[in-house]
Amino acid sequence: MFLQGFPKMFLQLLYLLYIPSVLRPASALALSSPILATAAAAPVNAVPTWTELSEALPIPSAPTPELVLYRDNNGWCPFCERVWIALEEKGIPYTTELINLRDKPEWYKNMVPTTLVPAVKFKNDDKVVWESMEVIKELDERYPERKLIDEQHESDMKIVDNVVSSAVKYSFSSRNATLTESQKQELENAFEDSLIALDVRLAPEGPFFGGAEPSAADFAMIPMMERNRWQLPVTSPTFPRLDGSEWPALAKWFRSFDQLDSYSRPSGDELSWLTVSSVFLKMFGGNGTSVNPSVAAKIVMAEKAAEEAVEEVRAKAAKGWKRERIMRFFGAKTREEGIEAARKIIDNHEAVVNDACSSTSEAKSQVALARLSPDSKTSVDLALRTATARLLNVKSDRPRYEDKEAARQGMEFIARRVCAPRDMGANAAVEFRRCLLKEAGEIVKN
Ligand SMILES: N[C@@H](CCC(=O)N[C@@H](CS)C(=O)NCC(=O)O)C(=O)O
Repeated sequence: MFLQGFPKMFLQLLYLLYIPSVLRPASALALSSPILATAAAAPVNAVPTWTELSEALPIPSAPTPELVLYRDNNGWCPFCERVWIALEEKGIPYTTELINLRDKPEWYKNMVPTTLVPAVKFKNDDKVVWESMEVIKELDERYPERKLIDEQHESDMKIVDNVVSSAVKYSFSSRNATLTESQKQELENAFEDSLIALDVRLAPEGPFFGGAEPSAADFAMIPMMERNRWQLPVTSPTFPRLDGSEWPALAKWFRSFDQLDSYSRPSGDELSWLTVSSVFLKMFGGNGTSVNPSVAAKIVMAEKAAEEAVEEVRAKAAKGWKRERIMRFFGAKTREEGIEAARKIIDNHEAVVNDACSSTSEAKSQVALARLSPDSKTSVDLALRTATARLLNVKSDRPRYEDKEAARQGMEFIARRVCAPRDMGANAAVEFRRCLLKEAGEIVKN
């Protein structure tokens, strides 16, 4: 008997070690036990309502904001991302105001002389600071407990500026029809040289410029490198991957950022940057009415790569049942990324469903994605609640759909629409897509 029981206990212990969040205190989520979760959030034979899902969310801590961060509404600005990560790293409470760069409000243009984002405004003295690195400097002066600018900052920034500027020149060269092949090769060599110098600098201390903890130089470089990490394989497919074996210290740097709490919300993920890549190529890759043929080929590649990324998530979703069951078995706390995604969807569910079911109005972006008819709203809403319950580890019955195919298509559509960091952080977006595609798969099976 004992011998039979022992391997199971051993496996349970292994699972515990495998899921670090199990070991964290479960207090953040009221519905931490599976029994409670079933009783409080999901009436028998029902999918939780939005109100019930919202009650399953932990109450967010709301410290008094000390400044306002002004950043672009699309989440595309790399300079904004620098400041955003710095604020998260220093743990400074802030609110965000989004600025539409295509139609900047007059008050913003009057407040910031350059009219560029990012900028911050401190609440205690109304001081406004702009220019990303100036903002980080000011943050260090006002909040010196976790300094981001260290003694090596100046020399590290030379390496960063070199990498960032040669990356920009190289990635633009692939769609600049006026450059000769040898000019393009020179730009490629310059970028490669900058990466070699970077790898040498990161290797001895690492994983960051700042050693074990990231510094301002790391935050200055990650936004551009994050975009290049996901977009270069499509726009310059022959170039070695930035997170691959060619630059081992850089690969480790990326992996360390992937684990960094302060980076979780401001970062974008592979699928989002691939989608943005084709949007950008369409916007800037031609004369306004048509794109040139080499750019058109890259758009096809970006879209194909994005679909491949969707399929990867689908494969993970198919396997994900194990972890969910194990988490429920142990009454484990819902992971942070699930909570982040669920909070966003619960707050915006109507807009998300309306966007998916908007075939009767003209699409403003991602026009190639087919929208459903407004008649499908009930089914899409039900599927979205089911996916959100899964995000929160709240038990739900199998839904009874009016229109199964509409529900499935709705989940597929939303998985392609969610964009990090515009809507949520990279980890949250990955987890949200996994739950959406999981539900799409369940609809086909049941
Ligand atoms: N050197 C500035 C650059 C900021 C910048 O170029 N921001 C862009 C967005 S990525 C912007 O505000 N563009 C609006 C415009 O050009 O009007 C910094 O580091 O903050």
